[in-house]
Amino acid sequence: MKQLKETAGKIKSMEIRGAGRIARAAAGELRDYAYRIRIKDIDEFNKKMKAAAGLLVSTRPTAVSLPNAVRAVMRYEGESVAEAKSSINKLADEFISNSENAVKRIGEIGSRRVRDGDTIMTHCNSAAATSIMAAAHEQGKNINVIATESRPRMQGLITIKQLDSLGIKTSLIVDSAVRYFMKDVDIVIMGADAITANGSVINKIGTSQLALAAHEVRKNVIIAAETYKFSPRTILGELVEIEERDSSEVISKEKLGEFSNVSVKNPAFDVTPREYVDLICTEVGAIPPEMAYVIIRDFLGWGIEEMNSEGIW
Ligand code: RUB
Repeated sequence: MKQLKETAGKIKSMEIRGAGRIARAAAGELRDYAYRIRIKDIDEFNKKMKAAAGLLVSTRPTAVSLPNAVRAVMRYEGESVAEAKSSINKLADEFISNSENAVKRIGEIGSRRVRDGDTIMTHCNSAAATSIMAAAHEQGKNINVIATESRPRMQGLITIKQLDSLGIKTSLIVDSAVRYFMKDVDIVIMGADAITANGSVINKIGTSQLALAAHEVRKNVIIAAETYKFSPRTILGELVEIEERDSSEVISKEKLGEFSNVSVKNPAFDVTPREYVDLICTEVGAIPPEMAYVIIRDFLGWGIEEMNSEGIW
């Protein structure tokens, strides 16, 4: 329980962050937790697994990769605890390796859209998006990246560090300079925390601002997202919840306390309408956002009837 709570805490505090990493960490934790349960009764075991799944899913509400990963593992079968454990082990390992391969494949597919000499603008830190840049660079294309700071958590600093270590030339800009620099950009590449059935993209706050500025000057926006970032529940009309984080990420409690009429709003994500997205690059191919439903239906393997049930696992 201690380690389970620790992993949940790390996801919540963003020590483990980024939709793909969160998903892999949750799958891995469910597998390890299952092996730590010392119960012989299968019903009791299943109850404990369900509680653990619920705890992990509750840590961050927006990244759909998290419930999708948890569900992939919670599909386990077994009449006995030993069988259940081995099924969980297999499903979790499968999810993790598929996820890692997906990021690599997205790099290969997405890099075909990057031309030699391109300037790419990116936002926040997305493993799927940087995989495209890394692949293009590896192919010998000379690229320049403009990376936003991505306040308040400054994930842009992670991006510039990663790109720098690969030898990719990168400029760091403040978030409000996005429109100013858009004229110099050839292509915008970003990640996603969730993609809805109608092709809207939910990603780090400010993503829609980049997409809007790109749209204004007819620059292409590519979203790099594994198939498990697509949200099955949006088929039922559900909206993706936008996480609102603590005010202390924006201004210290002490400073805020000096004011009587000031509050802080700190949404972590925003929604980019599909009209501003040219292509979603997944591991099964680059698709127009209008095809999001097909990905949910054909690649996630969710039946509509399963989604109608109370829980998702
Ligand atoms: C991270 C973020 C990333 C997506 C995709 O937000 O918005 O663009 O999660 O990342 P946070 P990846 O830092 O709040 O988790 O491609 O790595 O899954």
